Amino acid sequence: ESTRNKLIQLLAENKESYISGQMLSDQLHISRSAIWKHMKELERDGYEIEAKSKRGYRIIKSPEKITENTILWGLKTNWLGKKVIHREMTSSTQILAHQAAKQNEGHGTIVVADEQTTGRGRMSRTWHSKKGSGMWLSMILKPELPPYLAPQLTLLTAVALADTISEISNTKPLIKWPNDILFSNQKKCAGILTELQAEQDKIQYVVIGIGLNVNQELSDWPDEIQERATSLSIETNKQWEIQSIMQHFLSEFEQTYDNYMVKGFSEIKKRWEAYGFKLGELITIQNLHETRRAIFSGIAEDGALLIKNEDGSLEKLYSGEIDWFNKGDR
Ligand code: BTX
Repeated sequence: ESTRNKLIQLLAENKESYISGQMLSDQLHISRSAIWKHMKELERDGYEIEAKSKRGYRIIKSPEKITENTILWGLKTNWLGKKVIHREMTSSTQILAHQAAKQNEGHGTIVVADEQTTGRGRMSRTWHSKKGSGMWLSMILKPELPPYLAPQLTLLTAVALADTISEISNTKPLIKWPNDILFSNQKKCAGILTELQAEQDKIQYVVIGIGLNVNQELSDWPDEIQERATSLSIETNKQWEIQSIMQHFLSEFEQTYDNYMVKGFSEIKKRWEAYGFKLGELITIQNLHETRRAIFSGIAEDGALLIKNEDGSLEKLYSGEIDWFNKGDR
């Protein structure tokens, strides 16, 4: 397997030119006939490979179908996604990722599925994950952070995802605190689910799940979801290649994460606030006893939502008692 991965990487780095059988054989420490056998297998996986005598090999086309190899091919990260667990169908990539992490799968391993039968959101809600229509991805991370800082990872992920969406599709995504990406039409195109395994003062691992709607049409969802959901395809009127979006996201996430580990949260906070849905506006806060309005004025160092009350006092909110769409007014 790992020879295959290295081979694909060598070919990917040399996309524009040929790489000789001798060179591959030297780098991978296998015979030239073994190289040839690997090439035949890649072709069975859907790669188109050109072999020219005296010049060598070159990948012309990668398969459209997602496989562990096609994700690795062209991936420009240093540590994230270097190990890929891919399934055509699974219950939830979160469940698989937790199992893998418990079996000691390392920092940076990712789990990807074409289809999830019981994709999950927060508080055991359902995440619709139709086959081949979106990026259903879970990342195993082992950050050296105290558990109370884990919410920052959700905000960091949202920033990397919003950057990815705006860079590739030229749209203007917004982040709805704490974990959704939507557009100005208030329709949701992505959700993030951070699940933590921790001891008192130490994170053992986190699994960050990302569901990004890519190529769905509205009719792919049940009625109640249609009112609230959208996909990149619906927003831009074109089909998108899920693999390349994933590769872009993984690079963006890795850079953002590495930078955060060195420099801390303040840069993330700035980037987040540039995307913040309803930032600076009045929002409605509900709890058991009352409904009131306050200005959403930013996010705090610990990932909490900062509001400014009518009397000018600042307050932190931690959970979802916010009525973002002012349903109470309608
Ligand atoms: P959430 O709890 O904030 O959002 C879930 C809610 O969003 C649902 O109750 C439903 O109303 C709505 N919804 C369900 N499916 C979709 C969809 N495809 N598009 C838009 N809205 C929808 C958000 O949770 C976190 C979701 C994480 C999903 C990823 S996918 C990879 C990984 N594996 C897994 O099982 N979950 C994560």
